[in-house]
Amino acid sequence: MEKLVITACICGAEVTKENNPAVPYTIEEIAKEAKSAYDAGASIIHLHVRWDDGTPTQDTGRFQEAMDAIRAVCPDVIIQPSTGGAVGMTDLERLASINVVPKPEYATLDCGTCNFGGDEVFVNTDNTIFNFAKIMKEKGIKPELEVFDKGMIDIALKADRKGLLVHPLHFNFVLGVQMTATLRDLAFMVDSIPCGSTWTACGIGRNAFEMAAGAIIMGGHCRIGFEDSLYLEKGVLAKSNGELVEKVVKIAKFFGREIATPAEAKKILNIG
Ligand code: KMH
Ligand code: ZN
Repeated sequence: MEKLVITACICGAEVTKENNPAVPYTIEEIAKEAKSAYDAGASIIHLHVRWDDGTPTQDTGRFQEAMDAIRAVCPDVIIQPSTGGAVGMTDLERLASINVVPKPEYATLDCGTCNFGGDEVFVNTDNTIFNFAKIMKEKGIKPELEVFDKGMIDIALKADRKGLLVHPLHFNFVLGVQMTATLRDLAFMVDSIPCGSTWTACGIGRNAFEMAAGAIIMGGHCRIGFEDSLYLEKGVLAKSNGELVEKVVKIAKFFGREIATPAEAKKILNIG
């Protein structure tokens, strides 16, 4: 089987230090968490940034600072800025994360509207999705297609029929938010994407390691980190993103999958 690409979602926009004191806010904390994940085997950093008080922001300058600081400690890591931002941000605000220099090779593209618990709704209309896809294509940024349910795969394929995406497509199945996260769900999602596409899976909360194991066995790739899971196991908070990545690496080794370097990840996922 192909080597395993591990994406570390080190920060997120929703989790806080009250949930886990190791969630990074400052630039120094973000760079430290990125390095811990990279040293443990992550080749991609999925990046959200915060102001020092923990407020999520898509500010270009803050992303620039964070990306420069991450590159200073992990020079070859692939950095994937989020264009999802936090619930309630405008499209213009969300797109500011990709205006950094050099231009990112990779960024997220959320492919539908999603219930985020309580009254929170993460809004992505068709026009938002098509507009983000068009801008990323014009800038030469590979989108990771974030799909929280099967309907979002269908919306991504609508964008593809409009010529807004470049093949091969890469999907990230985010399971356990809007859709449940069972191995049956994962198999259904894998079965629903075009042949030749690549994919990553992540399970939110207690589903994190089951989805990682499923992806490892089924030939996909894994995403893990504080954005998705704060715990190493039931009742045990992870002390760093590196600890979470280490656990995925252990599962991968158990099943005989080697870990991709950033250079290998670029080839496997056709980035750049
Ligand atoms: N924070 C969520 C509202 C992404 O990074 O593209 C959106 C999100 C998806 O995390
Ligand atoms: Zn994210």
